[in-house]
Amino acid sequence: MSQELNEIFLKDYQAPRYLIESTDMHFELHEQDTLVRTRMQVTANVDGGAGAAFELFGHEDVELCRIAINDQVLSEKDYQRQGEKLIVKSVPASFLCETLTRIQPQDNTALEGLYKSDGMFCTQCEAEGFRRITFYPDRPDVMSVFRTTVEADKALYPVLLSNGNPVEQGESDDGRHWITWEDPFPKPAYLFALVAGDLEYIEDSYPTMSDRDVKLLIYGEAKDLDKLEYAMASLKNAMRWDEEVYGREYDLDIYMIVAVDFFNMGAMENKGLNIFNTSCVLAHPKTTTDAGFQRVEGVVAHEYFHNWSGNRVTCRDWFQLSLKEGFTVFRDAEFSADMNSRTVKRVEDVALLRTAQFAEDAGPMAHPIRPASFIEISNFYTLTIYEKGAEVVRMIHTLLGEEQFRAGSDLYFERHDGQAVTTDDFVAAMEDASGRDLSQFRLWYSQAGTPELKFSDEYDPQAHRYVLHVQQSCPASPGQATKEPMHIPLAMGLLDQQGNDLTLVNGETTLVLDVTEAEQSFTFENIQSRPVPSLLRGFSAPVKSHYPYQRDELVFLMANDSDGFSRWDAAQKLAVDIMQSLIHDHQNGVALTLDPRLVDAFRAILEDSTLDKAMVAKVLTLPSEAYLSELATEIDVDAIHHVRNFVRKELAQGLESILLSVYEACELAGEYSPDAASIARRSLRNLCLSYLMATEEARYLALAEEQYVNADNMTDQSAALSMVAHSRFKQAAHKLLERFYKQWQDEALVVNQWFAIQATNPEPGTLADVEALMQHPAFDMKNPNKLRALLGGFCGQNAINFHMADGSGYRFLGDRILELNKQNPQVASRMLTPLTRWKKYGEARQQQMKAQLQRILDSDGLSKDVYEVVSKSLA
Ligand code: B3K
Ligand code: ZN
Repeated sequence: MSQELNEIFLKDYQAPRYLIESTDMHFELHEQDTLVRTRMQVTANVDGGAGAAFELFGHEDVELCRIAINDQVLSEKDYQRQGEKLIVKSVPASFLCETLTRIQPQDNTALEGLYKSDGMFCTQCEAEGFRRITFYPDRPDVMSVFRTTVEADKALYPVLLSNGNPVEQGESDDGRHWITWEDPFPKPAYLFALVAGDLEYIEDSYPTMSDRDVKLLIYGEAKDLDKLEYAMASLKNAMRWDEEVYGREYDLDIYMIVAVDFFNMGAMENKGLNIFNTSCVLAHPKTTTDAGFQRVEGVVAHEYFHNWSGNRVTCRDWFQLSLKEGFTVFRDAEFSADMNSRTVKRVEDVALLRTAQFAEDAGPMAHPIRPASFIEISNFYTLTIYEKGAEVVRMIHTLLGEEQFRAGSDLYFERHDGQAVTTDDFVAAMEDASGRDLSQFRLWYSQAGTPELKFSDEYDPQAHRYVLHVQQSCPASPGQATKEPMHIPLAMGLLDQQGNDLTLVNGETTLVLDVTEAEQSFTFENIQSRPVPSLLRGFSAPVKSHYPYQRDELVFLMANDSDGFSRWDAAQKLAVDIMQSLIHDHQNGVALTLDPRLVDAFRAILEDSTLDKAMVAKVLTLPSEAYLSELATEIDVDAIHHVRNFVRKELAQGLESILLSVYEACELAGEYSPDAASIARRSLRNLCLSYLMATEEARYLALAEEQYVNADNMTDQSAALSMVAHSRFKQAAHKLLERFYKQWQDEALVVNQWFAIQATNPEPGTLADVEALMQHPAFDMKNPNKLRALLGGFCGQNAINFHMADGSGYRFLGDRILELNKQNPQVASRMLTPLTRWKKYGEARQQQMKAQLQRILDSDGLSKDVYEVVSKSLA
């Protein structure tokens, strides 16, 4: 395959030869052919641009009708086409380049560039979608001011939006109208946006720290107008938070968000005109779960924060993606922690990281947070770039402390405002502001794989001395056989026998140790008796840590650790240890018995009414099948599923009465509110109900049905539905699913939940259900949200069914990928993930998974996206 030749390397980076001072665009939107006129004022870059060829990028689907330099129309001999590149060989040092292109947005199913979502025009340009609109030096280090005129039929598209401020408008006799927008801030093409449609909006305003009034507008379809308020409130909270915590103020006079149904990702931070997947902006108690509300709050904030970390200071090239994404995820996580419960947010983020990012880091697509090469950049919007990237920024925060970190971010924003920079520039600003040497720390940017810390310790009762030994290592990853020791901030404390924190240094009970060598020892004097160490408090580094804890010590930490995150972590470790031995027993035909310490520890947590209910729910949630799979050397799908169900049932039977009383005690009166305390009660209540359902007793089916009927909010309604739908009470499941669909058939996002609940049913026969649902009138193969709900749910979150021994789950996914490959390469490649992990399964499954990958690789017309993932998975 010649596609291999298309690999792009960071080491080959060259500064742009030409810069674009201004870009003036005119869009003539039509139902068939859309015409785009682009006028670029171009000048040679100081570093030797003059005399060099002028390079633009355009996708093969874009028809180039005309290209002119300083009013001279070029003929085909004046330029060269090489793949997506268009090279004009000879240009003056400063010139006007004009192009006219013709595109068909209505046929664009890749949802990149300009496309139609439910009848409205919208764009998605990051990373390289702009080249599906016009020919342009589409690279993030080419920044230009944009002036954009959008012209369309007035009746069909009354609302016409682009980046910046509206400056002119008009209409013509033929029913068409136009608006011109001007964005004064230079930006790369990936931040360009356009929307045209029949949209309604809600409006508000925000007074900034320097007392400028910013107009806030959130647009959606008329039917969704009642679901926009929460996003608006979240936006204002985010604007205030960024002023207070980072001193960052919004810069334009207007901030717009548009909700669209067809969207490949969650949302996009286009300058002044964010475009959002409806799933990340619409929220209403009746149709949105608590998790949905929190997602809206987090994503609205994330995109807003990009205005500084991403837009004002952007990436030099796409290898630097984590510069904006890691930093912005860190910022939005801290925002959510401040708005809600800090510990709960941390637990959720760490659970995701340890389950999915660690798996990615151990798989064939493993890459450093600053990759050294890629074939298709869309494949690198990963958990590694985002979540591990955020952990790396968090570690800098831990090493520098709040004040110096803020000094570092101030310096970064001041120094690089208006520039396209690298992760090195970010680290350098942190170093310069703090005086701290982060040279070894930089390895986090270039080394892939999850480091492991192995601890041992010794206590000398005579000398009252405690020594903690730590060894660090990092497994090989593609292209990196050996790794250097990293700089790992290790937050830790020591507990005495009574469970109190020991004071370690300067009155501190938590220390951050600098683990920098392959083997290192830390000595603690004046320790009166053997302590129990609490390691990696707050998950101070994205690593795996191994300390030979006894189960009793984990129970002790669960009850006593002063760090809330570590209490949860101790519970996870205890449950993992118990489940791993049970898996072993199950594989060896030994009858299963549950260690009573787990039941007792869980009872103690349930009985303690002083604890935060959300944390109780987290502590009592068993490690997921996905996490147990990540931890396993070889994944035994059936044993993991069987054992987890066994433990759930045992716990439910052992704790039945207290589960029931906590369930009852957590009932909420009054109107729904998505505040942290109410969310906590609902999460604990639903957790209790799910345990009770695990007893398989009919009286709890009745209780779940009662909850379903009485629920005044989607959290309680969908939780009850999913418990019933995933139970062995087939008739009840069927009835409730029908009832739910009838009630919500007009709410696309709720119907997606309905698809997802069915796709994740662990009961046998789900594949046939999923195949039938693909024919359901509400399903649409072109809509990524529906694909994620049904295919993503089945292949990614239903291991016991996806990995059926006959390989039917794999064949099903292979078929779908081949269908999706042309239609929407980004989504196709993302859906492939479960197949890429074949090395972790037993021989029979390995063969079947590989056969599907091979079948995909052998097929014609593979997109770069799918090709890269499949070829690297088989390498
Ligand atoms: N920056 C966008 C990601 C767009 C990815 C397109 N393939 C969303 C975000 O991280 O905010
Ligand atoms: Zn982002």
